[in-house]
Amino acid sequence: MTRLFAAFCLTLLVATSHAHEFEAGKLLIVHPWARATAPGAPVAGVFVTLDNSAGDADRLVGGETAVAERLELHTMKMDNGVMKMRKVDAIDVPAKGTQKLAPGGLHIMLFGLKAPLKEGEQFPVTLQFEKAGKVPVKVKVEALGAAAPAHGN
Ligand SMILES: [Cu+2]
Repeated sequence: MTRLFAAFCLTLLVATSHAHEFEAGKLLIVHPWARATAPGAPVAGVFVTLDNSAGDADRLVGGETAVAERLELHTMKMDNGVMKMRKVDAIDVPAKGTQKLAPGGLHIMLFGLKAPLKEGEQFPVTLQFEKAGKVPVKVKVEALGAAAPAHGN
């Protein structure tokens, strides 16, 4: 009983420390963020953690945003010792599980940026899930890190 209560408190703590999250039924979209982009940069990556407490798996199948012309889902793969990005049709979110989109792995890619992404700003993206449907979120722009790897296309 005590243990259960402790677990509950811990859950609350974790929840409050992640103020930047969005809920769609049993799907939690935690801290969507992007790196700031240099002036004139045509692309940007968006990263997010997808937490699914439902008993059924879901899939991220796409999305759209006013700040770019096109949004694609990407994965990264080693190809002859070179990291390359490749478009995927969907990103699986396992039942009662978590899918993490992070630099160096799965990510959302924006093409045709209409303006540079500036640190500290937020921009709206509508994510499209197979089951949860359309979910509007706000993406936080964080500091410009190391240069993003070149695209393999
Ligand atoms: Cu990419």
